[in-house]
Amino acid sequence: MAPANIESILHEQRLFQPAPAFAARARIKSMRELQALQQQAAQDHEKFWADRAREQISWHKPFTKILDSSKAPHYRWFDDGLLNVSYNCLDRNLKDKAHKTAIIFEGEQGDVRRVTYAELHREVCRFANALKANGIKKGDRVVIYMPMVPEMVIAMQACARIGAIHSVVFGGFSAQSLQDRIEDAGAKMLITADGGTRGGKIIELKLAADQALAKGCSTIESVIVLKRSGQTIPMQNGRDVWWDDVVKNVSDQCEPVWVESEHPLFLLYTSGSTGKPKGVQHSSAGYLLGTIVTMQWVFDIHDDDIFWCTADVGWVTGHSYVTYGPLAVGATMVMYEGAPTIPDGGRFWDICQRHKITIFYTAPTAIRGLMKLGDDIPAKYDLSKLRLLGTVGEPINPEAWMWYHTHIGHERCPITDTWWQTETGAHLIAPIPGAVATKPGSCTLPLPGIAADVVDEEGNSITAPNQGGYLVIKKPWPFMLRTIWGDEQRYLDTYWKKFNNKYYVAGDTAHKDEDGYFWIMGRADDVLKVSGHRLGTMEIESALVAHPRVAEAAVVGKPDEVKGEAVFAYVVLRGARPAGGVDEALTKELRAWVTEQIGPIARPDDIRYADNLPKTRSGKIMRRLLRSIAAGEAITQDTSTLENEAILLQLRGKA
Ligand code: 7RM
Repeated sequence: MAPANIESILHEQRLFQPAPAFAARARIKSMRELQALQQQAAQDHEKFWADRAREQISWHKPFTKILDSSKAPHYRWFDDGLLNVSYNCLDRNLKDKAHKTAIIFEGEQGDVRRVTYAELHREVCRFANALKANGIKKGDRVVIYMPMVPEMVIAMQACARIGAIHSVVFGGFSAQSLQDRIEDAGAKMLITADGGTRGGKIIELKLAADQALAKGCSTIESVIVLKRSGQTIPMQNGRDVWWDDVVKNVSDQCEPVWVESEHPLFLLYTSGSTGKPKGVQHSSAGYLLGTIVTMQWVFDIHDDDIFWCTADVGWVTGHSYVTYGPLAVGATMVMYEGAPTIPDGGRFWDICQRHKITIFYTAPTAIRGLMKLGDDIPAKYDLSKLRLLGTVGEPINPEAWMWYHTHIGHERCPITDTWWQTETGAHLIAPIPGAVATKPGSCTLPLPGIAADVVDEEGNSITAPNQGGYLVIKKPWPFMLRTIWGDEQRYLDTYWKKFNNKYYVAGDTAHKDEDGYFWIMGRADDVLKVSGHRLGTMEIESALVAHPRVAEAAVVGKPDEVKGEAVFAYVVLRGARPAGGVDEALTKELRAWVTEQIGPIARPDDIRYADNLPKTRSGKIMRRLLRSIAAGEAITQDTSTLENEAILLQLRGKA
């Protein structure tokens, strides 16, 4: 699909200036202050980032080299420095903040636990010693498959402490997905739990882990199991050990392992346009720096803030704004285990009230879902401590933005709409709340030191306002991904090839308006955002085709009021198409099958059976046509190249 030069349709006129009261105590207080930073970065991009790295990171050995572009687009930042990320998140806070609360944890059942920096430091050291005792060394991969509890953060920080590379797999992914990721990463250890709770249901983590390990995962030597749900689960002798047992008689001191700036901190698997998820590899120093500067610039973090990012740690948002960013700046954060609707749709606002949240960061899908439940629900809660709101994951529609602004922010809180990706490590385009006026639906302006632009098919900057094109980043930045684990070629092909290795290609289409504000229009590739979760259409198609009765499948996104996009699948069966295109038992089976192969988030909402898929004469599936049909739109595409026009009726569910 060529998105370039699409006339954009959205024309949002409303402009919200930063409130003077907010700006007065903000870290960046005005457009003038922001422009000064932008200018520094424009004058000397490398020096700008080197200055930030020197001022924000506690180095064991300072770096002397800033950026090595000799193997571009493999960039190296702060190459000869030595540091430890866990030291930067914990030890350096012990002097002034040992007794400050680092984590306020709330379980879905209402259990609350507070962990201070001193306690967190001890727990991380203990667990790091346990990892070492179980044979984990610098560079080993450790897969973490856990519920949203403080131990998830402890496990990640402990890996960072000894230079082990963690790879968190979202607890909602299936045994099959877990197995694929463990095998791709070549992980030596798995850390999991008996079970988690979400939406009142137990998530069978250990059961899924056992299934994954029974089928493959030959590199796994040991499994550490946290007790959380308390249910009885089988433990395999010689392989499985309880968390409580491994931390029992170990020291609560653990010298950090000093690693090079470029040492991989973690892998995080994310969906792309091919069937197989890719292991996005992040660095230690550059990534850490990204989480710190964005906590300061975008979240305007102050010492007395109570910060809550609702994302699961299984996604990048949870990595950067639960596990690393808030701790690296010594903040107090809330971590909530469960669903937003337990016991009712007021849970988020209840948490904001009880824990006196000042900065609240969530996804448009959650806002839309809670908005649907009515204005009277948030009205019951005291939200007066809130001072800043954020969103992430997909474009926020102006209606949801206005509801958030009115009913949650009480027209007092700025909203920061943060555009970024698993690959970018931290926010790249977002309003700095004390300086930048916002427009509902726009992520506004790139952060200082981020050379974002919109370009046409030839890579030329699009200067005319409101003309769509490819979103690119024209200069390397410290918190960019380093490669795709084990697949250099895919790194080059996915992010760099399109414009001859010159620009990072985000895979999104966007346009800039008259004021230079960025508006994200959607993906240029076959990636869906279902409730803010990133899924590849090919990934779901491969899962469907793996079913013995399925010959061919095409998956597209269907616009959904709450989820943003819903999964819509077109299926060609081996053998005859069901009469009238209806076979409820099979549909149920295929939905369960996809759940088993990938996870419940990938389960198709709709499945339609056809004798054939619409293809051009050159054999390409006409995805745009399928998207129009899924959306229930009139077909405007040229269908004259279709091999068999009659199947259009089947695809539309009319035959
Ligand atoms: C953080 C995250 C990345 C994709 C990205 C976009 C979409 C994310 C916004 C957004 C419009 C936003 N990582 N996206 N944030 N679109 N406005 N503020 O979501 O790797 O899972 O997804 O998400 O399409 O490319 S991700």
